[in-house]
Amino acid sequence: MSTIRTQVAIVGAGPAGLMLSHLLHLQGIDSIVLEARTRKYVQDRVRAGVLEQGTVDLLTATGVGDRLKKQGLIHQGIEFRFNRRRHRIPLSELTGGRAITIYGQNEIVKDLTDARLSAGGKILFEVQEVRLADFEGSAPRIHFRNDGQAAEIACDFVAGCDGFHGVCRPSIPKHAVREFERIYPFAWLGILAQVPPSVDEVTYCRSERGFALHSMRSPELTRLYLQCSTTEDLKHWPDARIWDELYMRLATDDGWSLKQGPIIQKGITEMRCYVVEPMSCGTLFLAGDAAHIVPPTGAKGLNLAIADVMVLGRALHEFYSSGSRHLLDTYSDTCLRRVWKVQRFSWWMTSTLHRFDQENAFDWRRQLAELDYVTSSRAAAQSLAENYVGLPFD
Ligand code: RFL
Ligand code: PHB
Repeated sequence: MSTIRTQVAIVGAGPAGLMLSHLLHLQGIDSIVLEARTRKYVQDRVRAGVLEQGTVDLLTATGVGDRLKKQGLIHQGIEFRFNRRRHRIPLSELTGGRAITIYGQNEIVKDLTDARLSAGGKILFEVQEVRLADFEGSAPRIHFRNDGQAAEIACDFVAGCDGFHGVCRPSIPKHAVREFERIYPFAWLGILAQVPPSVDEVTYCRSERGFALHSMRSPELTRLYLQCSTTEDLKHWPDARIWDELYMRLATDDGWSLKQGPIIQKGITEMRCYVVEPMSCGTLFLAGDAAHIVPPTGAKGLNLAIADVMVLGRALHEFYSSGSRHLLDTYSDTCLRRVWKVQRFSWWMTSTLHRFDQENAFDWRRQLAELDYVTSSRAAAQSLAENYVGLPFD
């Protein structure tokens, strides 16, 4: 069996794992990334699309922002629709010039993978049977299979960046962590369509038929979502039914129309909130979806993952440059302060915009009052805008 030695072993080549490896490389710290899937699978996975200002600034400052700068769509506002009317939230005006950028998560994954590989970074794709050992002590190991052969990594630290269904979090003994969870009684049906967007800015819509979201990826590609049931079967959603339903939910009284085009991808996303505390155990540090999940309504998952690894990268740099463990010891607390504020915001967006089966007429009116307030009070809109463009990175 071959043993590879590195300083930081990173499990998962999603945005969290790749960005951490990139940040460590810039600080002269060696890492190896282990990924269960193929490079193509990871790069083609359609997911997040809204980047906070802090995420854009970090990608740019660390030299992986060239394509983002050329292809990213900067948006200075978002739209809320309810009662068949449109309301704009002028994000930049309310936040001293901050904005969001539309750029697919898969493009970030491509940019980071290219940056790591061209700098000689090691990413092992399609590894199997990843198993963590001895991470409660100071000499952790990772056992895995690569090309069918048993292999082992000996390292100083393990970064668990392997998403919600990965192996790192479940490796921590149950008694060492506390879990917090809420699963919503609905899901999202998401599509990617080859048609120019029918809106200028990301549009969130509450309607009597349920929530709908109109987003985009480029001037030619539209991303749309519909609230649906958790047991939905895509077989029952032919393209025509999806377009009809989207139109009925998004329709306004001012003659707005929805452009239709070929649907090139369809998927169902569950709506879950989850946090594990603490986000570390011994020499294992969890980051991104491995440690927390937010429902996509606030567009925060990817941004939280990037915020975590920025904190972890800084802590590891402090350790290797001075021997101090202070920032490693406070890693979990530092991240959790942001995580819980983002959970709060995502919960607010989700509970204000969706239709709940058991809701009564009171809840329905209260939701409308929330939306009326946030689109008519500058103070309320400013609070929403501050959270949407992203709280400052610590
Ligand atoms: P990822 O991206 O899931 O990456 C984890 C990686 O680990 C690999 N892996 C393993 N590797 C080795 N061994 C194992 N045993 C492994 N088990 C798993 C996986 O193959 C994978 O490559 O987690 P990461 O890096 O923490 O990134 C998190 C983000 O992907 C996620 O939070 C966002 O996509 C959430 N999200 C959104 N976030 C935003 O900030 N803005 C958005 O607009 C937004 N929209 C969304 C979203 C997520 C969505 N879905 C499908 C869940 C829209 C949707 C529809
Ligand atoms: C997306 O463009 O995929 C998107 C936009 C806003 C969200 C979630 C997803 O809240």
